[in-house]
Amino acid sequence: IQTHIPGFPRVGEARELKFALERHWRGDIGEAALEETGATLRARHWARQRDAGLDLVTVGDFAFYDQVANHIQLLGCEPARFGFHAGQSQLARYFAMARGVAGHGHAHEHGGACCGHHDSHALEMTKWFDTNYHYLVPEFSPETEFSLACERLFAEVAEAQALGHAVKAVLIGPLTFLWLGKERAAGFDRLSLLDKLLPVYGAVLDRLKALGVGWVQMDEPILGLDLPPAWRGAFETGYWQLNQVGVPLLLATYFSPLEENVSLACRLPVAGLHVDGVRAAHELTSVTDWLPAHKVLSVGIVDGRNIWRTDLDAALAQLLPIFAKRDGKLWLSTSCSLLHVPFSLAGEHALDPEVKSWLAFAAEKLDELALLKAALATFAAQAAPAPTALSRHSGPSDGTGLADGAGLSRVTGLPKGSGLSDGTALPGGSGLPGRTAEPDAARLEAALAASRAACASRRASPRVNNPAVAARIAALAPDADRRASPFPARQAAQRARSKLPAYPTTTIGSFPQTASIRSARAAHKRGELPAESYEASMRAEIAFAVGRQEELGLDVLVHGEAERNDMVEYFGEQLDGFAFTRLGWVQSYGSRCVKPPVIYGDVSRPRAMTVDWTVYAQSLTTRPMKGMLTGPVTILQWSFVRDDQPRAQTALQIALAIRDEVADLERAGIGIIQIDEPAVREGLPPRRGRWHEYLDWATRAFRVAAGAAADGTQIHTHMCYAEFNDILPQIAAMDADVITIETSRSAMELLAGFGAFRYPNEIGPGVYDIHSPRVPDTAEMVDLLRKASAVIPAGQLWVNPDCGLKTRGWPETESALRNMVAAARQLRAA
Ligand code: THG
Ligand code: ZN
Repeated sequence: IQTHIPGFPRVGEARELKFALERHWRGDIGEAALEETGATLRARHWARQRDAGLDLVTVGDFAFYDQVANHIQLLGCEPARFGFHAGQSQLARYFAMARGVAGHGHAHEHGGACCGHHDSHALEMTKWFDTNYHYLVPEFSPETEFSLACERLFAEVAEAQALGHAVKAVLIGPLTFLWLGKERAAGFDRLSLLDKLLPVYGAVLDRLKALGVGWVQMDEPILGLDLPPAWRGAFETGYWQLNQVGVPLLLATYFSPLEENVSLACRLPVAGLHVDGVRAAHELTSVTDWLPAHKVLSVGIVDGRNIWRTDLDAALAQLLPIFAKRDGKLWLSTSCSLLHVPFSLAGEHALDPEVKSWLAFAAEKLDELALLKAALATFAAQAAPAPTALSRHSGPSDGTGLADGAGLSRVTGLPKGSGLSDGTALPGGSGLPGRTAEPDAARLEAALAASRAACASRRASPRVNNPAVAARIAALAPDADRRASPFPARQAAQRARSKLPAYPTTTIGSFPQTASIRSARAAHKRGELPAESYEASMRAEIAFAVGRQEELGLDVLVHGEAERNDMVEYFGEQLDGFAFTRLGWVQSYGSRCVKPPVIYGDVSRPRAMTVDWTVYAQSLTTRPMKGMLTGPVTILQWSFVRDDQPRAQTALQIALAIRDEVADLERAGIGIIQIDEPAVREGLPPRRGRWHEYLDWATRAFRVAAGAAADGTQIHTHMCYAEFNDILPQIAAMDADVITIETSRSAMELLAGFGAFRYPNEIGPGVYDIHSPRVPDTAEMVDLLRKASAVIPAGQLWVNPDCGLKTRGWPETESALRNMVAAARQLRAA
């Protein structure tokens, strides 16, 4: 048995990489100092892996910005449009690709891609499969050439070897690398570049072999997608060629079941196969049977996408038959890279201790792997016990989980001090309660018992299970997801109520988060600003934003969200069933991180969350004030979610909480309520065959959130990232009265989609890109609105920017909105 991980978080326990990058970009530290931070972090992270007892450390998962960008340099395919010259350092070119060149483009500001057309614009960013990580998109054309152009990976391997580590290098495989790129020439198929690319991969493998690397992990997660036949075929020829180098290859798949690619993945000429034992658990048996006996099977049994402590009993029950069939040739791993989970629980002093005992972040997951290896080795040394003795739900729990004499200790039954079968010492890592002096077997049993107790406490905890929530869902009327009347009747009621002009103007919700807003919020959070002073300063900010909007002549106003940090965190903090970490950062892109909440229990809303602020804002104006909420799917997507109930169920619970907030706002006289759902599209499963199921429950959750609103209450929604032409019918099925959408990246494409589908309700296609400080002029926006009215009936059109304004400054915001209002007035006059 060997243990390894597909990758480790690189930002650092205290986000050291983020801060070093930002210092470097500001010009405060040079390349050498940045490189030193990188080396320090790598050394620390490798030491973590070794100290936890892993057999191999992973090299090649580090990146100063993004692992795909690293491959663009390794493989020598920096886009020619950047016009790089010999005087530029490799690192300078790297950051130019990642962030654009000053004067030619701008850094990514908000997770979206850049606008404009200059050659030195940053590479586009897009989501890494269905994670919240964004990678830089390689650009391919018929002219693209490849060469082994960067020594960084080899230097890192040497670095790890010098530190005495047994190294497994990791590469993004050639097919996945090509798949992730985009074609910058019409009628060109990037797969045709494979013949030019493979020799360079061969050269990389040659170098790794010469360095004495024991294994090379080739990440090919696209094996879990619906692949065209040509791409599936290319795997066979491609890997046949790469296998000639003679360095053992571990083909790694993750995030999705292999399905029709199981036999392909099993027969490729490589030395080993890694599979996602969490998302593709049901395929473990077939993979175990299909994979030739001489190959290594690496099972990603510990969840790399979520933060729950592994149920070790259940994991061992799954692993034992595989272990027996593979004749001991089994590797244990996390399902995918740990990039997607926070670093460690060590600093979480404020977290509720019971909730904390249910969690495992990256560092704790390393300990779990070591523990699983030790347990498996122990069982193997004895007569293999019947796996059924270890099954997850072995009877009613008394709350301690130890009532049943704990199946494992019964089967372990090691003589004290016997040691483990293969001589491996148990790690002294933080996850193990035992002391070094104790015999290994006793420590193993203690660690297993601790894990079992934590899992049992989670299953039985009243903080997880709230009978009132279950009862409410059971009693939910079948038509709770439907508004009282169909859209035309609602539209008439809403028009009679708010009497808006044609082409009504509005904004997406947030106004600039100035330094004074942020410092007031931070001071309040630290307990240095009393609630009354904090509230007074937020009210002043709201009054300022309302005054500006009246002066600009906007029709539907917003309060500006000064009191909100993050659109998910703000709601999660006020809902039951959510926990927040202090340091649970996860890289989103480059130096940017998010701190997703943990949804651990049934969700409910103890009290109104937004009503006071909204009512105050409405009291300042006679124009309609829009209430601002975050939708259930987005709250779900941007949180760590429960793994003990379907996501659909959690989404529905959140939807009910939002539904109550809608009702409270309505009761307080608010006639327009926006329920933001920017993340609906990113929840789509990797396989198209499963889209339907997801979209069904996701759109239903939204409709439940909105469903209680009276006909005269206008429900808006907002979505970022325009690529949803392929799910327009489902977006229409959400039945919002108005949808505002981000169009900046591909306005025409999106409008064509909405025109062809004939979207039934009202639409506000963003008329300018808020991700750039550029102020668009009126004519530009008039032009876009004219084009929009060619495909969308004028009576259905709203006029708004394409996203919230919180990352902008006031001067550019006011100029842009002034021009926007002028554009709407021109259209009304025409
Ligand atoms: N909120 C949440 N999740 C998200 C987004 C969000 N996931 C997807 C998308 N938006 C990611 N986009 C961003 C944009 C900005 C930042 C991170 C992800 C960012 N982060 C700050 C940083 O790293 O410095 C941290 C901010 C903080 O202190 O809270 O700027 O909008 N939940
Ligand atoms: Zn948006």
